[in-house]
Amino acid sequence: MAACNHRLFWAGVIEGFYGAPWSMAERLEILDWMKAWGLNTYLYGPKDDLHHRTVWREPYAPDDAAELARLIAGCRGRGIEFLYAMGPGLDVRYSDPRELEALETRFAQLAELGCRNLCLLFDDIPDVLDPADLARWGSLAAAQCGLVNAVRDWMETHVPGGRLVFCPTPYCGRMAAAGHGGEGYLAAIGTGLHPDIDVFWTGPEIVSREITLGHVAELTALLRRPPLIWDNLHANDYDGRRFYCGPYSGRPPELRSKVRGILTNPNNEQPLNFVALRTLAAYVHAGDAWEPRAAYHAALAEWRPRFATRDREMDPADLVRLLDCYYLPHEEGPEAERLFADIRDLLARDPATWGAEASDARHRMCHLRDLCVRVAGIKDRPLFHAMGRRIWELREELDLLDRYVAWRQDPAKRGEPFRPDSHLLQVYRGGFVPRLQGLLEIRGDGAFVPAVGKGKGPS
Ligand code: GDL
Repeated sequence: MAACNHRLFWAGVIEGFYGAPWSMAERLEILDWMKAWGLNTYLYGPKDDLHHRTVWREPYAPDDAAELARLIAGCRGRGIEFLYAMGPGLDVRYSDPRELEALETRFAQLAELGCRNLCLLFDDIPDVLDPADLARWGSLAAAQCGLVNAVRDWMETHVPGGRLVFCPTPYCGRMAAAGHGGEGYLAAIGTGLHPDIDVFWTGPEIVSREITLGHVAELTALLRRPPLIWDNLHANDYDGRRFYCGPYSGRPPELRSKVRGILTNPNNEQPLNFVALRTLAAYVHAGDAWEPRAAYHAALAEWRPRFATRDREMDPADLVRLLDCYYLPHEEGPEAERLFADIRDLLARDPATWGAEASDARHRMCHLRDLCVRVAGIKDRPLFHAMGRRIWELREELDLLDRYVAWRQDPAKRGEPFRPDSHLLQVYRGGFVPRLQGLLEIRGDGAFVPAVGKGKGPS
């Protein structure tokens, strides 16, 4: 495993998304995968565990504490480092000494359960200080450094050897450039935070397509330490219609020696994280060359048995066809991209000019649609349930497009409006959120413009 210094290179998983936390059985399966593939770190920090953020001052009740102890022991038994994250930033009073005591009480309970490493996260919070805090500390960065350094001092006597990680309020390049956290925030963290404390960073964006060496070098100078990457490449909590089964990519292999570690915060749906974690592990252990597409194919070959139905195995090419539709945030897989381009080009042309390519597109759409139907029969029910609704949606759209092309292929129907019985106004693509989404259009350059008034807006 690549190492950037004497410390362990942290490579692994963050349970750090918004939404229902994983079940204990799901976590243990993730730990099994991690052990088998050589990932060494598990960070517990689901945003919607109330004790993580909302009631961060309250220790766990005995039953919940016992569950957490099981998870910590599960990590220890597999040689995986366990980190617990607390996010006090929504309402912490940095100038009130009782807040430090509350953090210590929380960590004391966690330490009793076997936890030795703590993360203090200040992501996704308002960057305005309470007047008393401002008077005491002068800036958000100074206030956070004061609190986090104090926790570190406490750890030195109570959990010697334990590691502490900090997540800044601006945790990506875009936020820092926008001045989030106040002027000079990151530089102040760099000088004010004890050098032992690691700092999370998600790259140039919250969900970064690429993390380059140049970007990390700049940040390292500012923070006076290499960052620990919190990677949201496969996170899907921000869009319930998508999930990501594409390979770990957009990070050069040289990055491994320039950062403290790489932890990925993946899909909410635990069963959908096989490729995300398998390819991250492959990346961490790869030599100097990294081929994401090859790693994807290798991961799918291992995952494929899980897609068997009662009477047949999943064909390898079919699995690629299907999962290319759920690839990465910034790109579909090449198979999906090709199909999309072919359908788009076909629809842009006069149906009178269509030839064999229209039938070919229909054939491929129907094949993919049938594949979606077949996935409903896979034996691994949790896997199907995790993707079922999104696959159903894909099936629906392919069905509609196929019917449309068939209608237009029929000379007798030419010129007649296409109104299928299966996709009815308001029921299909209906609902308040889609209507709201229709009000603002996003242009190719990323700017939003009103859709209403251009004759396109929804009623
Ligand atoms: C975030 C949140 C994370 C969330 C992710 C994707 C960080 C540090 N925090 O901003 O909890 O899952 O985006 O939506 O990334």
